[in-house]
Amino acid sequence: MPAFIEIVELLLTPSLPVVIIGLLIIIGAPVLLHLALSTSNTYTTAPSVLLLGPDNAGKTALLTLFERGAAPAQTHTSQVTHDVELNASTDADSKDSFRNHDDTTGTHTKFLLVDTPGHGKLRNIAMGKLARIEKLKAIVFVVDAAALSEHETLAPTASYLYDVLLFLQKRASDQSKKKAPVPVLIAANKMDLFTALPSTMVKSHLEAELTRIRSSRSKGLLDSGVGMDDVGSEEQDSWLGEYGSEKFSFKQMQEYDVDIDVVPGSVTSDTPGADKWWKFIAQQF
Ligand SMILES: Nc1nc2c(ncn2[C@@H]2O[C@H](COP(=O)(O)OP(=O)(O)OP(=O)(O)O)[C@@H](O)[C@H]2O)c(=O)[nH]1
Ligand SMILES: [Mg+2]
Repeated sequence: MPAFIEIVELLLTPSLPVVIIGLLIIIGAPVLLHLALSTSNTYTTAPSVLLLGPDNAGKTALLTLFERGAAPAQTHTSQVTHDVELNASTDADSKDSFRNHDDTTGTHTKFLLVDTPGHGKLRNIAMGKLARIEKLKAIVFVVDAAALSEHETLAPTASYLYDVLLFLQKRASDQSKKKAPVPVLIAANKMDLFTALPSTMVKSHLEAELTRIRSSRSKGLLDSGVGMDDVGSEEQDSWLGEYGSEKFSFKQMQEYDVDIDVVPGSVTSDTPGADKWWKFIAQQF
């Protein structure tokens, strides 16, 4: 008991060491807490597949289909990212369907499927996620093939895709951080609707619009009054694909180790279904 009283007395007597220790705890604790939280939250270290694409394309519907085996009756516009853990089978025979992912016999690899908001005003959330995932295995860029013939859908879809591909191009050019190449699957969704474009047209529409965006962005730079000497390198930096080429094509991205495939499918109907997309994802593991 006297020892206890002595300690309390010591703590209550103003003295330099006690004040210093007190200050260290008061200042240090929040800093340590912040470090602990920020390192665990902002960096996703599990192997991940990222769902990107404009709003209303069907990303959340697709995530729910892969998670539960059935498409949701209703979805809402996403405002935050959302991860689910799934199993990719690495056995050749059960690779074909996402409906087998609960079956944990055989060899499986756990991975995260990450849904992102597609709305233009929330684009920074998705792009931030893209930059922060450590083990990014693949990107599934979902587009609404049934609305892509309308310019109001094609223009924002292509402009988003431009930013994503440019990010991957810059990442490949950055010698300091050697990263594994990330393949891109363009999931041409809603093929069940009669207005849906066939996947060859989805591809050609997107390539044409990306070409248009590329030339208008480089013109903008020339008009912006940057010194003539700087234009060369800056223009090259934001130019997607083969520099100076007349037309952009997805093939040009192979130069940067980015493989792009356009694959048709549908979340809400079984024909053509989403099996081909699942197969693409499973092949990454
Ligand atoms: N006909 C048809 N409708 C679909 C298909 N896939 C998704 N939808 C519908 O499209 C709408 C939008 O789907 P979401 O999954 O919410 O779209 P999202 O890409 O998550 O959109 P944001 O969260 O706003 O970025 C929903 O009403 C879905 O039911 C499909 O294959 N066919
Ligand atoms: Mg969504």
